[in-house]
Amino acid sequence: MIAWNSTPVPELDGTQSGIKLFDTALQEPAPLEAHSERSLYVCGITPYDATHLGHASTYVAFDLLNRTWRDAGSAVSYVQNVTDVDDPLLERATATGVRWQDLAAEQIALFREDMEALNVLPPDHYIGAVEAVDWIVPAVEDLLGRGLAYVVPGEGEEPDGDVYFSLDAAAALHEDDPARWFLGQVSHLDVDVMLELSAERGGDPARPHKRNPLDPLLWRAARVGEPSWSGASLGDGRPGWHIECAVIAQRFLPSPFTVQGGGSDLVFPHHEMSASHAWAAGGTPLAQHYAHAGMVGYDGEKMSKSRGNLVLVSALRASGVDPAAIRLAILAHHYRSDWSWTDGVLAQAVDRLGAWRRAAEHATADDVVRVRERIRACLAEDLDAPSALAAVDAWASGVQDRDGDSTARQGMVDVLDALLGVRL
Ligand code: 5CA
Ligand code: ZN
Repeated sequence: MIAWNSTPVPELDGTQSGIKLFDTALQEPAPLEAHSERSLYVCGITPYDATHLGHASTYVAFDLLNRTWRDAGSAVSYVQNVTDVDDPLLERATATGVRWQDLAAEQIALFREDMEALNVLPPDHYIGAVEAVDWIVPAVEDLLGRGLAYVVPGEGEEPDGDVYFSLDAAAALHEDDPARWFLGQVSHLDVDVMLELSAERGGDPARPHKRNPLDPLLWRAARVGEPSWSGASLGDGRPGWHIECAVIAQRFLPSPFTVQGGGSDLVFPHHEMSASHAWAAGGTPLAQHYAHAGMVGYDGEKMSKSRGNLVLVSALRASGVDPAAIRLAILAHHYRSDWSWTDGVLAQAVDRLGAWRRAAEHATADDVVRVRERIRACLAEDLDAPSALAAVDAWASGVQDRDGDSTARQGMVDVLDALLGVRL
C-alpha cells in the first residue's frame, strides 16, 4: 500500500545524545542510548472513521520519537499496518450500505492527507491486512503444526474451522529463557481485568471449547456474507487481528525491533497477544520496548462516533484551521497523558503559532542554538513536548525589540520543523 509524502527533514547541527522512553512492559523509563539503527512499528488505523484527534495524537507522538532518533543520527525503519478487513469495518459498511472496500479506501485516502498535512513522517512500509493474508496463512499453519494453535469446533451460528492461539502452550515455550513471553509480560494486568478487556476489545472469552478463555483468534473460517480468502490447509477465511501485526512487523523489521507503539487502548489484548504470537513463531520477543500514547477525549468524554463527538482532522482542515496549529495543540499535552480536546486547546495553539511566527523574524544565531539544545533536552526526557513548547515560548516572548537576520530565521524554522514537526 502506498503511504503518504513528506518534505525532507532539515539537517541540524549537533545531535541528540540518547533518550529515556517510558516502557509499558518494563513499567519505567527505558534508557535508549544513541544507536545507528532503530526500528519502529506503530499500529495503524482500522479505516472506518476518518482520522480523529485521538488517532492523530498517537501518530504525532511516535513521529516525535522518529524525529528524535533521526536527530540522534539513527537510520530508522518504520512500519505501520492498516487493518483493512476486520469486524468493526465490516459492521460499519453494512450499517451504512457501502462496500467495505470502498469505505476502507475512502478512509485510508483521508488518513494519508491528514498525516501529510500534520507533517507526520511516513512509514517505510505501509501494509494492509488484506495484503498480508498470504504471509499470515503459513504462520498460522506453522503454529497449528507445532501444537501452539488449535481448531475450535463449530456450534450454533459458528461454523467449524476457527483457529485459536494457545496462550498456555506459548507460555510454556523456552521457560528458562529470561526473555520468554508470559501472560502479563506487556500489560501486567490481573486475569480478571484481562477477561473484561478482552470482551470489550474484540476478543471472545465466552466462546465455548477454547482452552483458555483469553486465547485469541488466529484465523476466522469463512461465513456467509463476509469476505474471505484462501487459507490453504486452513480453509477459506480471514486473519485475526493480533497475528496481522505480529506477522507484518516480523516480516519487515528485525526481531525484536526497537519499539512497538500505539495508543494505550492497545496494551491489552492487542500488544500482549502480538507479543505472544511473535514469541511462539520465532522464539524472540516482538519488540525490545512497548510505548503507549494516552487517550484523547472531547470535553471530558470518550471520543466516539456513537456519542457524535468525533473531532476529525479533515473537518478542522476544511474549516481553515492551519494543520501546524492542530499539531501544536497535540504537542501541548504530554504523549502519555489522557486529555480532552476543547475549543480552548485549539485557540491557544493558534495564538502560540502566531507568536512563534512573529518571533522568528527576530531570531539570532545564538537563539537558534539555545532553542535547539533546549528542545533536544526536553525530548530526551520521555518526549516531553510540553516542556519543549514552553522553552520556545520563553524565547518567543523576549525578542520583540531585537533585530533578527534571515539566516537565523531560517535556522529557527528548521529547528522547529526537524525536531517538533511544526512548520512556521
Ligand atoms: N487497527 C488497530 C490497530 S492494529 C486500531 O486500533 N485501529 S484504530 O483506528 O482504532 O486506532 C488507530 C490508532 O489510534 C491506534 O494506535 C489506537 O491505539 C489509537 N487511538 C484510537 N483511539 C484513540 C484515542 N481516543 N486517543 C488516542 N489514540 C487513539
Ligand atoms: Zn496492531
